[in-house]
Amino acid sequence: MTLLDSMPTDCVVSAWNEWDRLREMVVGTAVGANYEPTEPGSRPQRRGGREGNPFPTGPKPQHVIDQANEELQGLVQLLQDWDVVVRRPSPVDFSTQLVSPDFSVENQYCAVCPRDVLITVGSEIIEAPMSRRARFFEYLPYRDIVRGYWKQDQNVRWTAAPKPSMHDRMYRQEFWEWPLVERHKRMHDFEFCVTQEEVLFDAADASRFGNDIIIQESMTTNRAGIEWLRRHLQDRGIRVHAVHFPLDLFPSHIDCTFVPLRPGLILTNPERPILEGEDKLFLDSGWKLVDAPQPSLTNDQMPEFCQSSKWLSMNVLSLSPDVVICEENEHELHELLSREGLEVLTIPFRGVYEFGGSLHCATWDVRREGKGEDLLG
Ligand code: DAV
Repeated sequence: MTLLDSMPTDCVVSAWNEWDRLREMVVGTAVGANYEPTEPGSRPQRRGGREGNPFPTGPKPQHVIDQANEELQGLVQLLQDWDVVVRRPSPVDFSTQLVSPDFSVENQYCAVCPRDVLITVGSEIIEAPMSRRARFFEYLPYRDIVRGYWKQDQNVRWTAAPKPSMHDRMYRQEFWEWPLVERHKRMHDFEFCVTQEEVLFDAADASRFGNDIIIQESMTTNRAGIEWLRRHLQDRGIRVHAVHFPLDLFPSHIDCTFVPLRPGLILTNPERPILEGEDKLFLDSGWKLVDAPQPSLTNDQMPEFCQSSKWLSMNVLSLSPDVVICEENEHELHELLSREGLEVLTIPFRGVYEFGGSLHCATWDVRREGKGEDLLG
């Protein structure tokens, strides 16, 4: 018997990939949300021709919060209709300033996107170190839930990855000043606004494929972070592979770029092809890469304060290998996924875009049926 065979599959926490039949999930909340502050790891910009105007600070307007919460509640209802147990984060006041020995930041962000903070790998919950100051304490809204699982089942493992200092030295400020030509020239260096010294990653840069996890180098994940995850998981036979998308000059989170939908099928971003040679890992194991169609909105049409791209269109959530939830306006994507044999469920979610995420970002899967399998390489 291998180590993997001995891992429990009936554990209250158990999820090995992005697509097996979903049983339990946390859905984010916009309660208490603030605008993301300007800090060394993030320079938020308005959209739609208002780029030069100052970015607001402090709490988001109530009607914006209410709209997102209504859509998040719609997702909760849909999941419950499909017999998925849903839990919600505890309310937190994100308007509090943070002061640490190494940094300070005027306010925090929100609990709309648990995907960025937490990842389930088999029966283990890993809290990501995070990469931005305003998100340093973003694990707190989920702690009651995580502690509950940990108490409920002795097979649950719970790990908090090392917290980085977030000192000025951790960041590369000149990144923000590089002109586009310079970025193109440097695109194969994979150096962004964070340096390589400290361990840091956001959980949403990783994507689970059974006993293999892929994770992209980005503005929110550095090579030390990937190495930490690799060493942490290797004893259990879980392989961690770094992946790269050189044409994405501001990469952050893999779930608008490379999205597995079921064994053998990955939705890819036509404007962000995977680094030459890295496709081999998937193609050699018989996976098909299918480009997503152009999104229904242009980048300029995205909500004025949204810091994510139009590719939130492909941030879909799988209920099972046969059923996927998409934003209701993404008609071309619905057609593509239907042609691939998936049942497509749709809900309104553009109000959540304001907070930088769509259906995958705004959720964290705690339990899916199935167990670890070798699906790559
Ligand atoms: O393509 O803009 C968005 C990721 C959101 N968590 C993108 C990445």
